[in-house]
Amino acid sequence: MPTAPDVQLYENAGRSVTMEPHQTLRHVPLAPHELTQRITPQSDLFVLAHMGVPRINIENWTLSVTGLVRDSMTFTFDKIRQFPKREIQAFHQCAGYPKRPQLPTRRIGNVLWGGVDLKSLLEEVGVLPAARFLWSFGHDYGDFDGILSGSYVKDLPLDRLSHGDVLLAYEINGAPLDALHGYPLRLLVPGYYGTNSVKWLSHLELADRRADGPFTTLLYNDPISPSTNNPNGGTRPVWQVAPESLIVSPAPDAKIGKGPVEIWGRTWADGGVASVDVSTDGGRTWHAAELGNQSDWSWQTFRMEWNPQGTGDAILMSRATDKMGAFQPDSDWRNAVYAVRVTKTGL
Ligand SMILES: Nc1nc2c(c(=O)[nH]1)N[C@H]1C(S)=C(S)[C@@H](COP(=O)(O)O)O[C@H]1N2
Ligand SMILES: [Mo]
Repeated sequence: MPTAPDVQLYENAGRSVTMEPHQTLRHVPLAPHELTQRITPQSDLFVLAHMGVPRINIENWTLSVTGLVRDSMTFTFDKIRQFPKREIQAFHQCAGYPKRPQLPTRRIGNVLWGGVDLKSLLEEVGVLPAARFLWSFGHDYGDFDGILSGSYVKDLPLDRLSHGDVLLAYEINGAPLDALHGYPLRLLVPGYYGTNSVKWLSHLELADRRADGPFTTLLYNDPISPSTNNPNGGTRPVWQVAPESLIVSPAPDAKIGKGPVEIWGRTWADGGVASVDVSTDGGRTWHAAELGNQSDWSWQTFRMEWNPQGTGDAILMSRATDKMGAFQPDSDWRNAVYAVRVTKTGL
Protein backbone atom coordinates (compact mmCIF):
# COMPACT_ATOMS: atom_id res chain seq x y z
CA MET A 1 0.00 0.00 0.00
CA PRO A 2 1.49 3.40 -0.93
CA THR A 3 2.04 5.79 1.95
CA ALA A 4 2.26 9.57 1.89
CA PRO A 5 5.68 11.21 1.66
CA ASP A 6 7.11 13.02 4.69
CA VAL A 7 5.99 16.45 3.53
CA GLN A 8 2.45 15.35 4.36
CA LEU A 9 3.29 14.45 7.88
CA TYR A 10 5.16 17.38 9.37
CA GLU A 11 2.38 19.89 8.97
CA ASN A 12 -0.06 18.18 11.27
CA ALA A 13 2.39 16.74 13.77
CA GLY A 14 1.13 17.40 17.28
CA ARG A 15 -2.01 19.14 16.14
CA SER A 16 -5.36 18.13 17.56
CA VAL A 17 -8.36 18.45 15.28
CA THR A 18 -11.49 16.35 15.67
CA MET A 19 -12.59 14.64 12.46
CA GLU A 20 -16.35 13.95 12.25
CA PRO A 21 -16.83 11.79 10.25
CA HIS A 22 -13.30 10.44 9.84
CA GLN A 23 -13.90 8.82 6.46
CA THR A 24 -14.80 9.90 2.92
CA LEU A 25 -17.94 12.04 2.78
CA ARG A 26 -19.77 12.76 -0.48
CA HIS A 27 -23.08 14.57 -0.62
CA VAL A 28 -24.89 13.75 -3.79
CA PRO A 29 -25.35 16.82 -5.97
CA LEU A 30 -28.58 18.15 -7.43
CA ALA A 31 -29.49 16.38 -10.67
CA PRO A 32 -29.20 18.53 -13.81
CA HIS A 33 -32.97 19.15 -13.99
CA GLU A 34 -32.82 20.44 -10.39
CA LEU A 35 -30.33 23.22 -11.20
CA THR A 36 -33.18 25.71 -11.49
CA GLN A 37 -31.71 28.40 -9.20
CA ARG A 38 -29.00 30.74 -10.47
CA ILE A 39 -27.25 30.61 -7.06
CA THR A 40 -27.01 27.19 -5.41
CA PRO A 41 -27.96 27.33 -1.70
CA GLN A 42 -25.19 26.09 0.60
CA SER A 43 -27.45 23.31 1.89
CA ASP A 44 -27.98 21.98 -1.68
CA LEU A 45 -24.35 22.26 -2.79
CA PHE A 46 -22.52 18.96 -3.25
CA VAL A 47 -19.91 18.13 -0.58
CA LEU A 48 -16.59 16.34 -1.13
CA ALA A 49 -14.33 15.48 1.79
CA HIS A 50 -11.77 12.77 0.99
CA MET A 51 -10.80 11.94 4.56
CA GLY A 52 -13.75 13.36 6.49
CA VAL A 53 -14.60 16.72 8.04
CA PRO A 54 -12.36 18.49 10.57
CA ARG A 55 -14.33 20.37 13.24
CA ILE A 56 -12.35 23.52 13.92
CA ASN A 57 -12.35 25.68 17.04
CA ILE A 58 -11.85 29.24 15.83
CA GLU A 59 -10.04 30.17 19.08
CA ASN A 60 -7.19 27.83 18.16
CA TRP A 61 -7.20 28.45 14.42
CA THR A 62 -4.52 30.34 12.51
CA LEU A 63 -3.24 30.46 8.93
CA SER A 64 0.54 30.37 8.55
CA VAL A 65 2.35 31.42 5.35
CA THR A 66 5.91 30.20 4.84
CA GLY A 67 8.40 29.06 2.19
CA LEU A 68 9.76 31.36 -0.51
CA VAL A 69 8.54 34.56 1.13
CA ARG A 70 10.27 37.66 2.52
CA ASP A 71 8.51 37.34 5.91
CA SER A 72 6.81 34.18 7.17
CA MET A 73 3.58 35.21 8.88
CA THR A 74 0.70 33.79 10.90
CA PHE A 75 -2.78 35.25 10.61
CA THR A 76 -5.67 34.94 13.06
CA PHE A 77 -9.24 34.84 11.74
CA ASP A 78 -9.76 38.45 12.93
CA LYS A 79 -6.67 39.53 11.02
CA ILE A 80 -7.94 37.80 7.86
CA ARG A 81 -11.24 39.64 8.16
CA GLN A 82 -9.48 42.99 8.40
CA PHE A 83 -8.47 42.75 4.73
CA PRO A 84 -10.99 44.31 2.33
CA LYS A 85 -13.76 41.81 1.53
CA ARG A 86 -14.20 40.69 -2.07
CA GLU A 87 -17.27 38.90 -3.43
CA ILE A 88 -17.05 36.75 -6.54
CA GLN A 89 -19.72 34.69 -8.23
CA ALA A 90 -18.27 31.50 -9.67
CA PHE A 91 -19.33 28.08 -10.84
CA HIS A 92 -18.00 25.32 -8.60
CA GLN A 93 -17.44 21.85 -10.05
CA CYS A 94 -15.98 18.61 -8.74
CA ALA A 95 -13.74 16.73 -11.19
CA GLY A 96 -15.31 13.43 -10.07
CA TYR A 97 -13.50 10.29 -8.94
CA PRO A 98 -9.76 11.05 -9.10
CA LYS A 99 -8.90 7.82 -10.90
CA ARG A 100 -11.90 7.81 -13.23
CA PRO A 101 -11.74 10.95 -15.40
CA GLN A 102 -13.85 9.07 -17.98
CA LEU A 103 -16.90 9.18 -15.71
CA PRO A 104 -19.11 12.29 -15.81
CA THR A 105 -20.40 12.98 -12.28
CA ARG A 106 -22.07 16.37 -12.97
CA ARG A 107 -21.28 17.73 -9.52
CA ILE A 108 -21.83 21.40 -10.21
CA GLY A 109 -23.16 24.51 -8.52
CA ASN A 110 -22.87 28.30 -8.74
CA VAL A 111 -21.92 30.24 -5.64
CA LEU A 112 -21.36 33.80 -4.43
CA TRP A 113 -18.09 33.51 -2.51
CA GLY A 114 -16.89 36.17 -0.04
CA GLY A 115 -13.38 36.54 1.32
CA VAL A 116 -9.93 38.03 0.94
CA ASP A 117 -8.11 38.39 -2.35
CA LEU A 118 -5.16 35.99 -2.05
CA LYS A 119 -2.97 38.55 -3.85
CA SER A 120 -3.39 41.14 -1.11
CA LEU A 121 -2.38 38.64 1.57
CA LEU A 122 0.63 37.51 -0.45
CA GLU A 123 1.71 41.15 -0.88
CA GLU A 124 1.95 41.36 2.88
CA VAL A 125 4.33 38.36 3.17
CA GLY A 126 6.26 39.27 -0.01
CA VAL A 127 6.60 36.39 -2.48
CA LEU A 128 10.22 35.80 -3.59
CA PRO A 129 10.91 35.67 -7.35
CA ALA A 130 11.89 31.98 -7.25
CA ALA A 131 8.38 30.94 -6.14
CA ARG A 132 6.27 29.28 -8.85
CA PHE A 133 3.60 27.37 -6.92
CA LEU A 134 1.36 27.96 -3.95
CA TRP A 135 0.90 24.86 -1.80
CA SER A 136 -2.29 24.87 0.29
CA PHE A 137 -2.72 22.59 3.30
CA GLY A 138 -6.04 21.62 4.85
CA HIS A 139 -6.56 20.53 8.47
CA ASP A 140 -8.08 17.20 7.44
CA TYR A 141 -5.99 14.05 7.72
CA GLY A 142 -6.50 10.30 7.52
CA ASP A 143 -7.24 7.62 4.96
CA PHE A 144 -8.48 8.03 1.41
CA ASP A 145 -8.80 4.91 -0.73
CA GLY A 146 -6.06 3.14 1.25
CA ILE A 147 -3.64 6.08 1.19
CA LEU A 148 -2.77 7.78 4.48
CA SER A 149 -2.16 11.54 4.51
CA GLY A 150 -1.16 13.90 7.30
CA SER A 151 -3.12 16.60 5.49
CA TYR A 152 -4.87 17.45 2.23
CA VAL A 153 -2.36 19.37 0.09
CA LYS A 154 -2.87 20.90 -3.37
CA ASP A 155 -0.73 23.19 -5.49
CA LEU A 156 -1.65 26.16 -7.66
CA PRO A 157 0.64 27.60 -10.34
CA LEU A 158 1.32 31.23 -9.35
CA ASP A 159 0.67 32.21 -13.00
CA ARG A 160 -3.01 31.68 -12.23
CA LEU A 161 -2.91 34.70 -9.90
CA SER A 162 -2.40 37.06 -12.85
CA HIS A 163 -5.99 36.28 -13.98
CA GLY A 164 -7.14 37.52 -10.54
CA ASP A 165 -10.04 36.53 -8.30
CA VAL A 166 -8.37 33.73 -6.29
CA LEU A 167 -9.91 34.03 -2.85
CA LEU A 168 -9.36 32.95 0.69
CA ALA A 169 -13.09 32.54 1.23
CA TYR A 170 -14.95 32.64 4.54
CA GLU A 171 -18.47 33.14 3.12
CA ILE A 172 -20.85 31.31 0.79
CA ASN A 173 -23.86 33.26 -0.49
CA GLY A 174 -23.45 35.88 2.24
CA ALA A 175 -23.34 33.37 5.13
CA PRO A 176 -20.27 31.96 6.93
CA LEU A 177 -18.92 28.73 5.45
CA ASP A 178 -20.41 25.77 7.26
CA ALA A 179 -18.19 22.93 8.52
CA LEU A 180 -18.81 20.79 5.43
CA HIS A 181 -17.76 23.53 3.00
CA GLY A 182 -14.53 24.53 4.71
CA TYR A 183 -15.11 26.55 7.91
CA PRO A 184 -13.44 28.82 8.78
CA LEU A 185 -11.40 29.50 5.61
CA ARG A 186 -10.92 27.83 2.24
CA LEU A 187 -9.10 28.53 -0.97
CA LEU A 188 -11.32 29.29 -3.96
CA VAL A 189 -9.82 29.16 -7.43
CA PRO A 190 -12.49 30.21 -9.94
CA GLY A 191 -12.24 28.28 -13.21
CA TYR A 192 -10.32 25.38 -11.63
CA TYR A 193 -11.91 22.07 -10.61
CA GLY A 194 -13.11 21.97 -7.00
CA THR A 195 -10.30 19.66 -5.88
CA ASN A 196 -7.93 22.65 -6.03
CA SER A 197 -10.02 24.80 -3.69
CA VAL A 198 -8.62 23.52 -0.40
CA LYS A 199 -11.04 23.64 2.53
CA TRP A 200 -10.22 24.06 6.25
CA LEU A 201 -6.96 25.87 5.42
CA SER A 202 -4.14 25.62 7.96
CA HIS A 203 -1.06 26.61 6.04
CA LEU A 204 0.15 28.14 2.75
CA GLU A 205 3.61 27.58 1.41
CA LEU A 206 5.36 29.21 -1.54
CA ALA A 207 7.54 26.78 -3.48
CA ASP A 208 9.54 26.48 -6.69
CA ARG A 209 8.05 23.09 -7.65
CA ARG A 210 4.83 21.08 -7.51
CA ALA A 211 3.78 19.59 -4.16
CA ASP A 212 4.67 15.94 -3.57
CA GLY A 213 1.64 14.54 -1.75
CA PRO A 214 -0.89 11.95 -2.97
CA PHE A 215 -3.49 14.54 -4.04
CA THR A 216 -1.01 16.17 -6.47
CA THR A 217 0.97 13.11 -7.61
CA LEU A 218 -0.93 9.81 -7.40
CA LEU A 219 -4.35 11.40 -7.78
CA TYR A 220 -5.81 14.19 -9.95
CA ASN A 221 -3.47 13.83 -12.93
CA ASP A 222 -5.23 12.97 -16.18
CA PRO A 223 -3.52 10.65 -18.66
CA ILE A 224 -2.59 12.28 -21.99
CA SER A 225 -2.96 9.97 -25.01
CA PRO A 226 0.32 9.53 -26.90
CA SER A 227 0.54 11.47 -30.19
CA THR A 228 3.17 12.13 -32.87
CA ASN A 229 4.41 15.23 -31.05
CA ASN A 230 4.22 13.50 -27.70
CA PRO A 231 4.91 9.77 -28.16
CA ASN A 232 5.18 9.08 -24.43
CA GLY A 233 1.84 10.54 -23.42
CA GLY A 234 2.25 11.57 -19.80
CA THR A 235 -0.18 13.28 -17.46
CA ARG A 236 -1.74 16.69 -16.93
CA PRO A 237 -2.79 18.13 -13.54
CA VAL A 238 -6.56 18.47 -13.06
CA TRP A 239 -6.65 22.29 -12.96
CA GLN A 240 -8.69 24.22 -15.58
CA VAL A 241 -12.36 23.26 -16.00
CA ALA A 242 -13.17 21.94 -19.48
CA PRO A 243 -16.27 23.28 -21.30
CA GLU A 244 -19.52 21.67 -20.20
CA SER A 245 -23.27 22.18 -20.49
CA LEU A 246 -26.35 20.54 -19.01
CA ILE A 247 -29.99 20.72 -20.07
CA VAL A 248 -32.10 21.75 -17.06
CA SER A 249 -35.44 21.73 -18.86
CA PRO A 250 -37.14 19.67 -20.12
CA ALA A 251 -36.39 17.07 -17.44
CA PRO A 252 -35.65 13.42 -18.33
CA ASP A 253 -38.83 11.51 -19.30
CA ALA A 254 -40.89 14.70 -19.63
CA LYS A 255 -44.01 14.53 -21.82
CA ILE A 256 -43.77 17.28 -24.42
CA GLY A 257 -46.89 18.67 -26.05
CA LYS A 258 -47.15 20.85 -29.15
CA GLY A 259 -44.48 23.56 -29.40
CA PRO A 260 -42.98 25.92 -29.08
CA VAL A 261 -41.01 24.38 -26.19
CA GLU A 262 -38.11 26.14 -24.53
CA ILE A 263 -34.98 24.00 -24.04
CA TRP A 264 -32.67 25.64 -21.50
CA GLY A 265 -29.69 24.78 -19.35
CA ARG A 266 -26.42 25.83 -17.71
CA THR A 267 -22.97 26.12 -19.28
CA TRP A 268 -19.50 26.96 -17.97
CA ALA A 269 -15.78 26.66 -18.80
CA ASP A 270 -12.51 28.07 -17.51
CA GLY A 271 -11.74 31.04 -19.78
CA GLY A 272 -15.37 31.33 -20.87
CA VAL A 273 -17.93 29.64 -23.09
CA ALA A 274 -17.93 30.77 -26.74
CA SER A 275 -21.08 28.94 -27.88
CA VAL A 276 -23.56 26.18 -27.09
CA ASP A 277 -25.26 24.02 -29.71
CA VAL A 278 -28.40 21.99 -29.08
CA SER A 279 -29.62 18.85 -30.83
CA THR A 280 -33.18 17.50 -30.68
CA ASP A 281 -32.44 14.40 -32.79
CA GLY A 282 -29.82 12.54 -30.76
CA GLY A 283 -26.85 14.46 -32.18
CA ARG A 284 -27.56 14.22 -35.93
CA THR A 285 -28.16 17.98 -36.36
CA TRP A 286 -27.15 20.89 -34.12
CA HIS A 287 -28.51 24.44 -33.75
CA ALA A 288 -26.91 27.42 -32.02
CA ALA A 289 -28.51 28.29 -28.68
CA GLU A 290 -28.77 31.77 -27.21
CA LEU A 291 -26.27 32.46 -24.38
CA GLY A 292 -27.21 34.40 -21.24
CA ASN A 293 -24.93 36.83 -19.38
CA GLN A 294 -22.04 35.94 -17.11
CA SER A 295 -21.36 37.58 -13.71
CA ASP A 296 -17.67 37.24 -12.76
CA TRP A 297 -16.97 33.50 -13.23
CA SER A 298 -20.59 32.31 -12.95
CA TRP A 299 -22.23 29.70 -15.09
CA GLN A 300 -24.41 31.02 -17.94
CA THR A 301 -27.79 29.96 -19.23
CA PHE A 302 -28.38 28.82 -22.78
CA ARG A 303 -31.79 28.55 -24.41
CA MET A 304 -33.35 27.48 -27.67
CA GLU A 305 -36.93 27.29 -28.95
CA TRP A 306 -38.06 23.92 -30.27
CA ASN A 307 -41.11 22.98 -32.33
CA PRO A 308 -41.38 19.21 -31.91
CA GLN A 309 -42.67 17.30 -34.95
CA GLY A 310 -44.68 14.08 -34.72
CA THR A 311 -44.89 11.78 -31.71
CA GLY A 312 -42.55 9.39 -29.88
CA ASP A 313 -39.19 9.70 -28.16
CA ALA A 314 -36.68 12.46 -28.83
CA ILE A 315 -33.12 12.73 -27.52
CA LEU A 316 -32.09 16.27 -26.54
CA MET A 317 -28.39 17.14 -26.19
CA SER A 318 -26.26 20.22 -25.67
CA ARG A 319 -22.61 20.83 -26.52
CA ALA A 320 -20.50 23.76 -25.26
CA THR A 321 -17.39 25.13 -26.99
CA ASP A 322 -14.95 27.28 -25.02
CA LYS A 323 -13.07 30.35 -26.22
CA MET A 324 -10.01 28.24 -27.08
CA GLY A 325 -12.13 26.09 -29.42
CA ALA A 326 -12.28 23.02 -27.16
CA PHE A 327 -15.69 21.34 -27.01
CA GLN A 328 -17.44 18.56 -25.12
CA PRO A 329 -16.64 15.02 -26.29
CA ASP A 330 -19.50 12.64 -27.14
CA SER A 331 -18.61 10.15 -24.39
CA ASP A 332 -16.00 8.71 -22.03
CA TRP A 333 -14.76 11.89 -20.35
CA ARG A 334 -15.87 13.89 -17.31
CA ASN A 335 -17.41 16.64 -19.46
CA ALA A 336 -19.02 14.36 -22.07
CA VAL A 337 -22.26 15.53 -23.74
CA TYR A 338 -25.33 15.02 -21.55
CA ALA A 339 -28.53 13.70 -23.14
CA VAL A 340 -32.18 13.89 -22.07
CA ARG A 341 -34.84 11.54 -23.45
CA VAL A 342 -38.33 13.04 -23.69
CA THR A 343 -41.62 11.85 -25.22
CA LYS A 344 -43.48 13.92 -27.80
CA THR A 345 -47.24 13.50 -27.31
CA GLY A 346 -48.27 15.56 -30.33
CA LEU A 347 -51.08 17.09 -28.20
N1 LIG B 1 -9.05 20.15 2.77
C1 LIG B 1 -9.78 19.63 1.76
N2 LIG B 1 -10.18 20.44 0.77
C2 LIG B 1 -10.91 19.96 -0.25
C3 LIG B 1 -11.27 18.58 -0.32
C4 LIG B 1 -10.84 17.74 0.73
O1 LIG B 1 -11.11 16.52 0.77
N3 LIG B 1 -10.10 18.31 1.75
N4 LIG B 1 -12.01 18.11 -1.39
C5 LIG B 1 -11.89 18.90 -2.64
C6 LIG B 1 -12.82 18.51 -3.67
S1 LIG B 1 -12.47 17.08 -4.53
C7 LIG B 1 -13.85 19.29 -4.06
S2 LIG B 1 -14.80 18.90 -5.40
C8 LIG B 1 -14.20 20.51 -3.30
C9 LIG B 1 -15.64 20.42 -2.87
O2 LIG B 1 -16.03 21.59 -2.19
P1 LIG B 1 -17.43 21.58 -1.43
O3 LIG B 1 -17.50 20.33 -0.61
O4 LIG B 1 -17.44 22.83 -0.63
O5 LIG B 1 -18.49 21.60 -2.49
O6 LIG B 1 -13.39 20.69 -2.17
C10 LIG B 1 -12.04 20.39 -2.37
N5 LIG B 1 -11.29 20.82 -1.22
MO1 LIG C 1 -13.93 16.93 -6.23
